[in-house]
Amino acid sequence: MNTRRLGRTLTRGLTLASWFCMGVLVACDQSNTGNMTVDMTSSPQDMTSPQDLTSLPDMATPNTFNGCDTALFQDRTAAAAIRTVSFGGSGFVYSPKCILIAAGQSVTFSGAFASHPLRPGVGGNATAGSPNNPITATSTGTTAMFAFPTAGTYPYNCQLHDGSGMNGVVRVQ
Ligand SMILES: [Cu+2]
Repeated sequence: MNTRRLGRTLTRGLTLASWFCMGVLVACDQSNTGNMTVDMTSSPQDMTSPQDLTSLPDMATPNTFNGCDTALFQDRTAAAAIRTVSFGGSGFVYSPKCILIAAGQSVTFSGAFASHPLRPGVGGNATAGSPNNPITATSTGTTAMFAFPTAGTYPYNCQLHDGSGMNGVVRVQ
């Protein structure tokens, strides 16, 4: 009697325990999966958003206009360097497209402005980049020289072929 009772109690206990364990397993799995998913998405987001925040000043220091990434700039800051941007040869390109100069230096654009009207900024936004872009719209003649007294990033583009990538930046340090 006592043994049967004990056995029944044990059986009931084991059954309850197994149900409980299954419940715990499912609950654990679900909560793990849930936690994993939340952690995976939230922590990379947390990681990327501070990175985005730190890269924002770089974006605000506009050095990526017209495809001119920092690495693309040709350093023409040396006193003896040639600071001429040529265009109208073969292809819709300025050469060099991205030029780095020092404050106080000048850049000469050389080519047929009637065929490639020069304008400041990026396509559709003449004031993009640093304020007071010294490059002024030019649609006649074959040379135009602009002095850059202030450090900044000054984009420019061809009014007719900007869509073909005929654009660039004068960066002044
Ligand atoms: Cu052009």
